[in-house]
Amino acid sequence: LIKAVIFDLDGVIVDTAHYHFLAWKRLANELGIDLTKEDNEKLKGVSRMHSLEIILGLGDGKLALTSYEKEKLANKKNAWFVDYVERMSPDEIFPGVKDLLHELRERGIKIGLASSSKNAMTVLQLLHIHHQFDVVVDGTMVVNSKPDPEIFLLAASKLGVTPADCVVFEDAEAGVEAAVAAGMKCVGVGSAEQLQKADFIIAQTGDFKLETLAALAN
Ligand code: B16
Ligand code: MG
Repeated sequence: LIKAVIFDLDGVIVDTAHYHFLAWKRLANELGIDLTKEDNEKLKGVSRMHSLEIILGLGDGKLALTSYEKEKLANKKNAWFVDYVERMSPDEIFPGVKDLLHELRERGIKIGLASSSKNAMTVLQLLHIHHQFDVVVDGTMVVNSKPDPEIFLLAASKLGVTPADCVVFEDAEAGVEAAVAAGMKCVGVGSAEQLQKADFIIAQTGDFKLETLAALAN
């Protein structure tokens, strides 16, 4: 029986993934590195420093940066990201998400949020939906980022449920891998081609029908 649903944030609740892309692209271009939408898929769900390493790996390898310089670059990207995000409003929540949260609550299903982002709480507050989650776990609370299962396992333990009774909603390859590694069922939000390891695929979070939860439990 499914007792909890754990949501990713960026790309599942709201399109902050686009703002991450804009900020990373700006930084990459400043470094003389091209960042395509396709490359960007690899950054989804991945921590800030790991994302920077992936971007640097796309360059010609001639940039030899110290960890202090990397830290400064990551901070710069984050300042741009926060700048975009601060202009967001609750109407940017993906269609159908609020209804889905209400329906889950009505059925007595616990609701968690597990985002690799250190800005997750800020984003939830800006969207006025932080109070809809029983538990929020973010990038400040874990050591290993997705695809490591740590974040989902921590969310389940805080929710007081076993991993097998959880369904995760994820839009990132790394996130789907993390959910599967945690022993949870995973609903992939996006394309089946990109999220092959998911148990069920929907194009948008709002497309999810509650009846599917029972099917996922089996
Ligand atoms: P920050 P999610 C992830 O959030 C994003 O998908 C990923 O692109 C980003 O690098 C990561 O958060 C870290 O974010 O720099 O704000 O700490 O998809 O797990 O909600
Ligand atoms: Mg995501």
